[in-house]
Amino acid sequence: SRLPSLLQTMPKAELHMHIEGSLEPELIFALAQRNGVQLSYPSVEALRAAYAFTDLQSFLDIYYAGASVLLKEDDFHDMAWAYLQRCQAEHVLCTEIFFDPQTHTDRGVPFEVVIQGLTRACERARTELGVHASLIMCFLRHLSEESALATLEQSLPFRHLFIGVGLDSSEKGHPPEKFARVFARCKALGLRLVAHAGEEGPPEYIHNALDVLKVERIDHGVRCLEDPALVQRLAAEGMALTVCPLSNVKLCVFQTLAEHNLKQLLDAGLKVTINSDDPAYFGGYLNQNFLETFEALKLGPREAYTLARNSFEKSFASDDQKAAWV
Ligand code: ES4
Ligand code: ZN
Repeated sequence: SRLPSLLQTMPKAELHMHIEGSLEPELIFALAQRNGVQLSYPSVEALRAAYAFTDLQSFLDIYYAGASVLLKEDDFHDMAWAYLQRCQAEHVLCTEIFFDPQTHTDRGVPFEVVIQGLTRACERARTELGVHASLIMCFLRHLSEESALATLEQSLPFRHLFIGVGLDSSEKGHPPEKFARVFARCKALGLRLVAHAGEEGPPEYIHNALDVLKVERIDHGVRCLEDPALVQRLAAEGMALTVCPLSNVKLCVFQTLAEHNLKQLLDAGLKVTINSDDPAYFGGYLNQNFLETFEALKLGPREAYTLARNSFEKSFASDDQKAAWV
């Protein structure tokens, strides 16, 4: 069949990936060595064997431990550069990359080190790879509003280096409303707004991400199908859902890929995109997500075209830039 090669070679955009989730075990060990950081796993194999998650929190515990090897500007550059080379190989022309400054500043790594290292990789990607990469700063929702506001304050000297803000980490018990004032300030600063909602949390969190935070895309959003009025609303507004199929299976949101609701979301007229979320932890980069999802859900070229077109349409790139892609 020609479908796998269509999926691999078609131009596409990635709108939902966490750069710290692209750290492969081999790179974690190499950076630990380089920085003299002691890991609590004896080998690459032992670390990889720990990637058996039962829910979002069991993943986040390991994900934050892995990020502890990132100390210097070059570490952030090298991590992002490895991912961006992968984008070029997979025909990902545009990627809007999440980063979690609080994961690093809370360990004493200066904000500037994080953003300068990532920015250097993004600039190289544009010139050397032809990949258009932008940064979206995420607030960790398990931390306080005060911590998010302090992070926003720290980011202001670098405002020109990121296009928007997001909200990630432990969803349940940390509803969007907790960050209403933070997002209002970000909107006033002209930042683009997204938030994780309806991954593990209820449909109400999706409603409130829209009504209270005023987000322009919902990250995940798969639980919207529990609320028909919400589905109606998302369809009417042309709201993007950045869905991450392999992530959802690894974190037990769906038991198997065949049970994933991506086809129902598409059939409901929603602007769905496929994304890798944390590719080093969830079993593959963007094309692996396309290949496995299309196989499990019996999707075809029509859906491939729709998903790729949605990814460019819902990116935050300029209309001129989009015109060059679609
Ligand atoms: C994440 Cl899958 C997921 N959900 C929420 N926050 C995250 N941070 C990194 N991956
Ligand atoms: Zn995510």
